[in-house]
Amino acid sequence: MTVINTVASLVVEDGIGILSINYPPVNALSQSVREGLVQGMRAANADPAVKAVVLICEGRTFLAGADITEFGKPPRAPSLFEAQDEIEGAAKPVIAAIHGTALGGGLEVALCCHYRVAVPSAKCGLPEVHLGLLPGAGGTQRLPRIVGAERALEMVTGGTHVGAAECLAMGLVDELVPADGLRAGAIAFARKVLAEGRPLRKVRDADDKLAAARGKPEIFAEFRKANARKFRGFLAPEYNIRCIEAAVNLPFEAGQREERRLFTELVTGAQSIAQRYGFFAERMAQKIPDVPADTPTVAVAKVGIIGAGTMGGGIAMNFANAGIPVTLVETNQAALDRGLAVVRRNYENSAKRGRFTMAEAERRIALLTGSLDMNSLADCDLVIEAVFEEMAVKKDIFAKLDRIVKPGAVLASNTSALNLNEIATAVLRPEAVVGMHFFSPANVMRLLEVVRGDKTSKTAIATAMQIGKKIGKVAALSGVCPGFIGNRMLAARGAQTQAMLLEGVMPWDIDKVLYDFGMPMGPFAMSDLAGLDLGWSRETSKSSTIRELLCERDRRGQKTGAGFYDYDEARNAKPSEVTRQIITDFVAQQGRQPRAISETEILERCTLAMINEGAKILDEGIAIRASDIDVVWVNGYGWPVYRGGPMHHADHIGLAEVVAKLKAYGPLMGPDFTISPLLERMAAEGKKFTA
Ligand code: 3H9
Repeated sequence: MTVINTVASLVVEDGIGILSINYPPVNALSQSVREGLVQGMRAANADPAVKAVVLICEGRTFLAGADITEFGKPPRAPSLFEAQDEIEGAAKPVIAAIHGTALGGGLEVALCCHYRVAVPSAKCGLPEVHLGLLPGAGGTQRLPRIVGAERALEMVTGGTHVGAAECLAMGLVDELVPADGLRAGAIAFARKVLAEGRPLRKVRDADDKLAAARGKPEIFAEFRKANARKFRGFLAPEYNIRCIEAAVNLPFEAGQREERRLFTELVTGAQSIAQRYGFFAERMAQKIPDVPADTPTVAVAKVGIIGAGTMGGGIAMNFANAGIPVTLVETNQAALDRGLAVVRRNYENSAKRGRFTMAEAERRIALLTGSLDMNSLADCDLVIEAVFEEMAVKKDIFAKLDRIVKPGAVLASNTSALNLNEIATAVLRPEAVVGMHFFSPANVMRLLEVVRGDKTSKTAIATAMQIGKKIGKVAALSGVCPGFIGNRMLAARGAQTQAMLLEGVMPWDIDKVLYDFGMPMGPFAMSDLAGLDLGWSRETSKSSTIRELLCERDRRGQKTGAGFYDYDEARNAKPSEVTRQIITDFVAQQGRQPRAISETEILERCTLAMINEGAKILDEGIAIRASDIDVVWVNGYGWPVYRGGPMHHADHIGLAEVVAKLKAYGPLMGPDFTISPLLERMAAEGKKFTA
């Protein structure tokens, strides 16, 4: 064996050179890996005993992409292009042996190999778009030469990981090898290439797939149109599209120059900086300083959920999707039947849309069992309570669970705002009680707020975090306070939007500003969707708020066809004259003078109030770190990922500027408003929330 450098080695076995990379955890293409590839390929090329080369990785995956931590730093030789040139220009066939994930720069390296083999579990993809980037090492030029422009457009703008079988069908992979035989399979394939005298196939020279798209600009126009909503606000999808257009219309070198130019623009731009920050923020959120990675966890083989409403049903689907059986408990048969029927319909709709087969839908549904008896939860490893937000009801349920569920199980509440410590007083094992706050729709939204009570054990926290990852959620830890991280900041924003209504701004004006900022919908459209009558009753309503006035007129949101907005049959919202009048009258009645408020003021009061509340949350230790707050807002509330999150946004503005503006707006922000001392201190010291 020849040691090439600290991460690469070359072994020659009967004419086949095996160039192996070992750079845990994911074989990212950092300087040492690039160096290993360049030197390893040179050594293999120079060795007459080597007739063909297999490029393989050790550990859990093939090269998973460029080293994201290197972006924004001065480049270190050799470049990825040098490594690619050594491979593509080799005088001997080079075969990529893929397992795990060949992503981004990793797939771009594999695309420079003359052939690719993979194990059935392997996945390939160009996920750069999720980092606000495009594949900058020839990926946008080589991929469409194999899979065609249309499929390439989907892959680069969707950033999806494509399974090996599909890669084989598309020609991205030449052969599948047995799961436990990657190395042997790749060597056998290399021998076949030699024996059959197959050519040194260079993807860059292929043209037939591109020719099919040439002179058809409508392919791109239609793709842009079909995805306009999805891509709204993002730069990277459009830049990726332009690169595929360049691949179709320009010679390879010119296309690659265009790719380089656009990549450079993105990598230095604010959006990609925010999205790369988000990537690491999500992973950082998993790490809890006093709950080390080796903390014992409860193996969750069976889950119980109390409440088969929208929330409970959605939560149950997450577990069934991950193959974990769930028992759903309700108080009466009708509610249980309704809940299970909704879940069934959701699965069937997904199957109809082609997300999985009907058989798969049935397999998932079969993992759900309904019950009217809490005793059926006795052998669950994790029970999640998802009933309505009333402390007495929750405490009663927990007291019962305490008597029923086996020792060692984790008892979770899906409460979105109630005091978890008080819930925990209902049981004799408060250490087992943890918050697992899912977001609606729970089978779709990625965020899981894990709430740590005063007595919650490290095992309960570690279990909640770990199972969260297993069911595909992004988990972030919060301490106990009203609303936890997310809803507490939402309330701070809500105070401003309500205050602005009373200053005479219309709901749709506020919604528009936040929508244009990149939120999926404004707060008033969101209220209409959720229902204005949540927590409202006709008996106690006193016409004392705009919401009460709307509810009293039966304007209770989308479900009644009217709320802040008017809705047509297709639930399209339209600003409402009735609402305008209600607000105008109410403002006059309060003896207030309506005033015109600029879009800048609307945006700043909303976002700065959130930042200020975030700083308080940080100061009180409710959030461990500022980036966790951003993880919550991006994944649970639709804060645009290309703006990083409220705390990242604060750094982007500059904390001194944030404080100055908050002081200027101060008198308008309400009698309860105070500036966070931490925010003021950090601003004075010239600090940032996020590193
Ligand atoms: C690119 O390639 C640009 C090129 O086109 C052009 C260049 C010119 N770099 O996610 P995990 C770390 S852009 C550095 O928990 P999993 C990660 O931070 C790149 N570090 O594991 C974590 O560290 P820690 C295109 C990376 O098994 C640890 O590895 N590629 C990178 O759940 C484990 O990560 C991508 O976008 C990286 N590229 O998932 C792929 N990747 O332990 C990004 C990971 O300290 N990566 N780390 O917290 C992924 O999608 C997932 O990590 C992967 C594994 C699926 C590979």
